Amino acid sequence: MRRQRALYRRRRARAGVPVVALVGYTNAGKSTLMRALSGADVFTEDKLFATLDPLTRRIKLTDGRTVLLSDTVGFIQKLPAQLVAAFRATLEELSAADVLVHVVDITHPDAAQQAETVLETLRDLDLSEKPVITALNKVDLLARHDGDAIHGLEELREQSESLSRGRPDALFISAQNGWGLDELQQRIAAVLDGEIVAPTPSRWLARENRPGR
Ligand SMILES: Nc1nc2c(ncn2[C@@H]2O[C@H](COP(=O)(O)OP(=O)(O)O)[C@@H](O)[C@H]2O)c(=O)[nH]1
Ligand SMILES: [Mg+2]
Repeated sequence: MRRQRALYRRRRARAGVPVVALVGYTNAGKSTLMRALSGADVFTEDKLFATLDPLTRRIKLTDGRTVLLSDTVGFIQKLPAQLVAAFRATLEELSAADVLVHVVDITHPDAAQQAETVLETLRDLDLSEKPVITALNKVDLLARHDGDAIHGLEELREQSESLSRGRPDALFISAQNGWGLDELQQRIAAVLDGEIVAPTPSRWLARENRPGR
């Protein structure tokens, strides 16, 4: 698997297509986001990558540019030894990425700790200087103070500014409902173009007011 993926990476490098990789704790919603961003026609339209590497899809961002989007295995605390070899293929994929999208399940009681685990794992893998865009996912599940469901992203922004405290760069999304995905794609494009400098894991981890603190 490592050999194969190294081959795909070389091909892609030759094609000059930027690589965006999804990272996050297991169950954060990476694969759902992957499906939401890649659309239903991907399998037929993109047979080459779909067949050769099932974890990578070629997608078009809202501005029309093509990028490669890679799904990865979920990060968990204390990775079982048997999984380390398989995990390494994923990690090598990450080292080839131009930008990482860190998907966080903001509704999980341990969301902050999970986010920190992911950042620490990235650091331990020598990926401390990769630009990271944080996407706080599943906001459709958040409830208002009165217990009613949130009706859309605007309302959420007003209701829960505290959620983004310590994560000023984070975006709210619902991979399932498609909320915030245009903004996410614009952010990816801006980071790829160098218009925005996204924080790196080393910067996240150095922050005093970082997730979970
Ligand atoms: N309510 C809600 N559920 C979501 C959302 N995104 C993912 N899920 C659910 O969360 C679970 C894990 O999603 P998955 O994409 O497999 O997570 P992964 O392990 O990070 O790839 C699945 O049951 C998804 O349906 C979302 O935006 N809202
Ligand atoms: Mg998945």
